[in-house]
Amino acid sequence: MADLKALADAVIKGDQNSAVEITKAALGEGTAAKSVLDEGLIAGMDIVGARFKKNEIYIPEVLIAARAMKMAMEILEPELVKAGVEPVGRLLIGTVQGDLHDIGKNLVAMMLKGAGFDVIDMGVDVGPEKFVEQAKTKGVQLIGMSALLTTTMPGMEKTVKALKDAGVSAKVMIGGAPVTQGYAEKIGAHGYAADAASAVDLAKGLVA
Ligand code: B1M
Repeated sequence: MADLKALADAVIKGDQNSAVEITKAALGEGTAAKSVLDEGLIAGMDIVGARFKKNEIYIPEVLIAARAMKMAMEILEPELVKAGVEPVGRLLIGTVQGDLHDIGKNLVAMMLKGAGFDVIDMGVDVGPEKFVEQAKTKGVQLIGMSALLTTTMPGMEKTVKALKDAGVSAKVMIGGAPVTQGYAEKIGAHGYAADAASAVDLAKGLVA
């Protein structure tokens, strides 16, 4: 039986090789990709976040843990996608200007792919002009923005305004640890999701 606690520990220690090996072994044994994600990778990263907050570990350790998680997610992604259904919509996603956090955004992108969305991932540090340009050229129905810093959240408001000014009709959904439903309403976004699973439900609702 796959040891998902050992996978969480590998993420916490930033042990890339073990994270990848345990992920492969768990999938090989038939463990559901969603369990590997929730009980292994996310469980480990949650502990990293808590320790970082208490100053028990510092940025280099967090970065190493994030790399281990990313490497394991590369193995997991095709399996999450495989569990998906027919394409249900086309979505552009990115982390807003000035913000380099991408683990949550990647998870959301992955889950949306798994739910059958055609996802165009613009990466991190994406400014309003870039969102507008890509939305116009790619003809998307949905635009997803992620922010992990209170200082970069205003980039969401600027982007919503820029999209409106440019006449882009795609709906906008936002998320990230400091973001709230109230903030989404305040800036005129069409929806907010607290986690990757809710983001899938929200996206499906917005394209329905
Ligand atoms: Co940063 N960091 N970080 N960091 N970092 C936080 C966010 C912080 C809360 C840590 C803390 O102080 N406790 C704090 C922000 C404080 C604030 O503004 N409120 C912080 C800080 C301060 C910083 C720096 C400024 C530190 C410094 O340099 N002094 C710096 C900023 C760099 C920058 O962006 N310009 C920085 C740097 C980094 C690293 C590079 C070291 C690394 C990022 C690596 C990477 O992403 N490639 C990092 C990390 C890893 C974290 C923590 C520990 C973990 C974030 C994470 O990946 N969580 C984080 C502390 C924490 O959150 N506990 C912290 C796991 C991830 C699965 O969750 O991203 O919330 P999350 O995504 C969730 C939901 O939010 C939601 O679904 C996801 C999955 O369930 N969601 C969406 C996210 N996007 C969505 C979009 C949607 C819908 C839902 O629709 C489109």
